[in-house]
Amino acid sequence: MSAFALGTRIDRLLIGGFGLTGKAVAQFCVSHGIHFAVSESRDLAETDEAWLRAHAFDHEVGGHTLRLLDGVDALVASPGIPSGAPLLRGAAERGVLVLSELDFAMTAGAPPPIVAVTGTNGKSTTVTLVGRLLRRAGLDVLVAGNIGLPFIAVVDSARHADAVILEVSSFQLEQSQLFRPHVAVLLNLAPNHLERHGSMAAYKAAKERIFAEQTASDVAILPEGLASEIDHGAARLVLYDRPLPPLPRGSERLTHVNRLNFAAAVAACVALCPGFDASSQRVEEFDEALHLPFRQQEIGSIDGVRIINDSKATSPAATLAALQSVQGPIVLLLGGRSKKGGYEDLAHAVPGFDLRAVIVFGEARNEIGEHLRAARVPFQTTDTLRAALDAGLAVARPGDGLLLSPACSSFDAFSSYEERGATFTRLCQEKTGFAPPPSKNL
Ligand code: UMA
Repeated sequence: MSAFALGTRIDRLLIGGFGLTGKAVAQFCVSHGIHFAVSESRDLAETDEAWLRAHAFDHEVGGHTLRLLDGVDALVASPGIPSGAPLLRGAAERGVLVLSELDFAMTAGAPPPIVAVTGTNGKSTTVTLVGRLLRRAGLDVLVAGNIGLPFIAVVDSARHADAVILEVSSFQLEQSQLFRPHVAVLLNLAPNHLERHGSMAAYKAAKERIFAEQTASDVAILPEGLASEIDHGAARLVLYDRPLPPLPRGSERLTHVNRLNFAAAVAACVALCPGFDASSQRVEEFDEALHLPFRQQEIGSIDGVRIINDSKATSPAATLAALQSVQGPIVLLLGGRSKKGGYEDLAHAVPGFDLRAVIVFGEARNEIGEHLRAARVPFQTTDTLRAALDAGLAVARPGDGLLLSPACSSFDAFSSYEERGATFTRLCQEKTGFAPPPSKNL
């Protein structure tokens, strides 16, 4: 089979990067019979190599050459590949169409209405709120995107949903040419990812791409302060903060930031479903969405070491996502009950991050330790979560992030990731030198 994008028939595709996005694109190609090759800058685990040998018509690892661009119709670039990268420039020079994963997902056939949310802060909270608000209104919606689940991974199942709610990042938008959400939200804009985009202007331009393909039948949602600054294209403009839409009961207890996230979420729901009314709901029902507990949650500091509780990361992929978003140096606590897969990948990915130390604990400590040893990653082994915390604090320095992102289920010692997360928070709070975060996250 083939896909079509911008008048190009895609029979042979090159996938740049083989992380969450690249793997989901490859899986999509397998299910849709599209021939693909993969170019990946790092070495891959043998399981990934074996999978690629079985499914891809070619692949290269350990660096990108331009060889695989010969004879392909398009390149789908993972968001982590910057636009100036030689692979992307090489593609453009050869007339190979460069697509983002969002674009490629758009070629998969008419999706349901898309609500896309971008911004510097609050994206995950807002998409989670939109998903919850719409589900409570009886709609069947999927939440995906930068929050950790590539759009392409859900695009087939999304076809039967009422709407798909996507968190989209500047990295994903930078390459996008086709992505057209029916409702696009830009929450806010502050300097971020400038090492990638080069300038605030380029970062802003990437964010503006969320509106670029919208038409007059679509809706662009912005805060008043950005309305004159942002090019929101042809879409109908809605300001989410002036006036605030009717919010659920109890919203006066929300922090300012959460009130804005809620306002943006409600405005998005109204744009999607005219007549939508959140005012009969109660704000407590959204507590989890507002605080996203145990999910890269900065719970405070101990003697200047930032403590991040990511107990919800029960898979190596989730841990990788946390490593990508937490500022280093990082002391990483890994362990629990094995998920029986993915640790080899994780161990090989770990040296790519600014890590002070890795501490393994729990039932899976030896299994994970073996993979770390094979990848030549130094680590310490401990027994329990409590011992891992102590070992981590012993090596952490002020300014470091101590990250519990276990890559394992909690069931060796706890009934749930929530119980593990709550225990971790309590253990930290009991330490002398513990201080709560300066301002409550979100
Ligand atoms: N790679 C290359 N060449 C490069 C760069 C990377 O081959 O030049 C390879 C890496 O070696 C790795 C793979 O590409 O094997 C990783 O791809 P990626 O960095 O694009 O990351 P994915 O695993 O595909 O995850 C991406 C998002 N990551 C980034 O944008 C960096 C995830 O957001 C997102 O959840 C996922 O797609 C699903 O949509 C993470 C993130 O940190 C959480 N996002 C940033 C943020 O939120 O600030 C933008």
